[in-house]
Amino acid sequence: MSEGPEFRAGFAAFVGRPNVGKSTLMNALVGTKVAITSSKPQTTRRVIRGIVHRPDAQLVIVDTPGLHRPRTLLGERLDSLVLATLTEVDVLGFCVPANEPIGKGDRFIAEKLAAVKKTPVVAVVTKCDLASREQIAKQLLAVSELAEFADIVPVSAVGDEQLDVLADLLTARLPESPPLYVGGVLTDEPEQVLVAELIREAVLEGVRDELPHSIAVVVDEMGPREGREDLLDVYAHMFVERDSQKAIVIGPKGSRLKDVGSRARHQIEALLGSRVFLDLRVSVAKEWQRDPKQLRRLGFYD
Ligand SMILES: Nc1nc2c(ncn2[C@@H]2O[C@H](COP(=O)(O)OP(=O)(O)OP(=O)(O)O)[C@@H](O)[C@H]2O)c(=O)[nH]1
Ligand SMILES: [Mg+2]
Repeated sequence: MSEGPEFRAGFAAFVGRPNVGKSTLMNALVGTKVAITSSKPQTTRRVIRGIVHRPDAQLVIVDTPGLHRPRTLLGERLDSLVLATLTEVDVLGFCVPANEPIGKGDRFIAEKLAAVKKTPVVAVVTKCDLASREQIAKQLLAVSELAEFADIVPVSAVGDEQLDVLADLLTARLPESPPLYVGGVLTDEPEQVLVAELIREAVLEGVRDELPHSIAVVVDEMGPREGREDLLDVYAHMFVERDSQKAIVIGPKGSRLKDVGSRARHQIEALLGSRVFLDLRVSVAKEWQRDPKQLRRLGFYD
């Protein structure tokens, strides 16, 4: 006698060039902001897990840093982090935006994914709200010519289009398994890391050129203030690579830093449901993206 459908649980990694919408897509599927996003390439710097709870399955989305030709030691570390993730998941989601021509970078990644023989690859055409029907149709065709995919699906995270279809396709590729995380848990990221990321997201808004890449944020300490259970103290450091960058992020009379602090504080309060006092300082860590010792200190290991 059949016992009805089994529960499925497992991991689906989103992989693609920087800025194609991987983190936004994970957040939309999970239904909350697990990973920060920005209009600047190379926003994600770690492998981040977000959990989708369904009656029939637990789908753990693994968001990865955008794969790119590295120009710094940090870039090299991030790429090898992504490549190591490829063999550790049940299904891969290869993300390509609907509104940009397919390039060398996409081809390189498609080849890398195809080489992981045992893992099915679902091609995901992202940002479909930014493309016409005709453009989407063309892109689906172009993607299908890149490699053999298990499925190809057009989606829009911002327009909430076809997200259920994508979740179904990924879930179908998971093994039968009991849940891997307890109900309701949306990520296994430590709170301190989520807070540091929200601060970095606030800093990224409004800076440009090379500056976004030069910014790192570390929470040194956080906890409820003594005798004030309703107030959380957060002590954080923002690192930049040069004195000139420090002047930019601080702004005239500290105006920019103040603005960033206030935006980050609101986000942290929304996340933790508590009032927050944020002490945010700026330090220079010279050329940290190229320095193994400083990378280790900032949490990027080899
Ligand atoms: N219009 C539209 N914009 C999107 C969509 N998905 C992502 N974006 C935007 O694209 C930009 C990049 O999104 P991210 O989710 O940070 O991209 P990513 O692939 O995670 O980038 P990296 O972490 O740098 O690799 C942001 O400005 C997003 O708001 C979408 O479905 N529609
Ligand atoms: Mg990202």
